[in-house]
Amino acid sequence: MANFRTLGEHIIQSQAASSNSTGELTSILSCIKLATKVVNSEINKAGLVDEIMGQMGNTNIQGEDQQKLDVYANAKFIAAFKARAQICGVASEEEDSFIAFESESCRGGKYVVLIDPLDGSSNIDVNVSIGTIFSIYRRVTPVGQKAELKDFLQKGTEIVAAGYVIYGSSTMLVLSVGDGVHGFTFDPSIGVFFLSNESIQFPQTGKIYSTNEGNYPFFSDGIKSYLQYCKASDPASGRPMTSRYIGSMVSDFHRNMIKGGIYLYPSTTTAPNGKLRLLYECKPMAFLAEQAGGIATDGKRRILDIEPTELHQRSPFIVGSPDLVNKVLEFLDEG
Ligand code: AHM
Ligand code: MG
Repeated sequence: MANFRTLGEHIIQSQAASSNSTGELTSILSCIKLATKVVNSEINKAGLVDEIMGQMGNTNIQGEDQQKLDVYANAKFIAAFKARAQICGVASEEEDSFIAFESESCRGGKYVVLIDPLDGSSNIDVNVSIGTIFSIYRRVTPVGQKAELKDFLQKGTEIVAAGYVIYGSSTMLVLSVGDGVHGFTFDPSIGVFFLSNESIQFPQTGKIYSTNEGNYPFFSDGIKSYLQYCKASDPASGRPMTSRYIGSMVSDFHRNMIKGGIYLYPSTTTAPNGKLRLLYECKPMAFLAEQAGGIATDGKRRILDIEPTELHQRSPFIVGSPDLVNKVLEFLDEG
C-alpha cells in the first residue's frame, strides 16, 4: 500500500503546493468526500430498498421513513456543507432557492457550493449509473454577512474547484482544483478513495457521439447535419462514429473523456435553452472538460464565459474532445 495515494492525501498535497492555501478548501473537499461515502452507501442499497424492503411499507428496517434517493442525497450534502464553517451557502438543483447558512460561523465562510446531488436519477430504478456534480466558488459578498444570490450567479471562470461522483460499477470521484483532472476510485471494503486516474486528458479526437437522438425532429439544421456526418461511412476519417448514450450525463461525459467522444444536449424547437442546468450541470462539467483539454460550448459561446442570470437557468451543452466539438461548431456556423 506504500505507493498508494488517497483522495485525502491528494487534496492536502495539492493545497500545500498552492501558495495562497489556507486549508479552507481542503476542509470543504473533505466534507464532500465524507457526504459522498454516506450517499454511496445508500445508493448501493437502492434495489434492496425498492424491491424488498419497499414491500414492507414506507419504513425501512430501522423503522425510518424511506426517502427517494435524490431527496436523501440532497439532504445529506446540505447537512454536510452546513456543518463546515468555510461554507456560507449552498445552491442545489433540488431546492427552489439558494440556502444562506444563518450561523455566525457559517456567515464567516468564504465559499459557496453548488450541487446537483443526484444527476440522472431516473436511472436509479433500473440500476444504471448516476452521479453527483459539484462546484465551489469564492463568495463575492463580504465575509460575515449572509450569502446572497450574486454569490451563486458567477461565471464559470470563477470556479475554484469542481468535480463529479459516478456511482457505477465502481464509485469514482473525479476532481479538479485547477491543476488538471484526477480520478479516485472507492474501495468499499476499507472506505477509502484511491488515486486511479491521474491527469486525465480528453483524447484530441474520438469515435463516440452521445445524444438523445429521439429529439432529432426538434434539432436545428446544423445539429441534424452533424448527426448525419457522424453516421456517414468514411473509413478514412473513422466514420461512421459510434453512438453511445446512457442518459446519465456524468457517465456519458466520463466515458467520452477517457475514450474520446462528444456529448450533445443542444437546443430544440421544444426546449430552446436545452434541458441541462447551467449552474449545477454545465459549468462544473465545462470546468473539468477544459482542465482535461476538452471544449465545452452552448453552440455559440464558451460555457465558462456565460454570465448567469438565474439559479435554475438552462443551457444547450456540447462538450468533448476538441476535434469533435470544433467539427460540430463548423456545422452550426453553416446551419
Ligand atoms: P436530471 O438532472 O433531471 O437527472 O436531468 C439531467 C439528465 C442528464 O444526466 C442526462 O444526460 C439527461 O438528463 C438525459 O435527458 P433525456 O432523457 O432527455 O435524454
Ligand atoms: Mg441533474
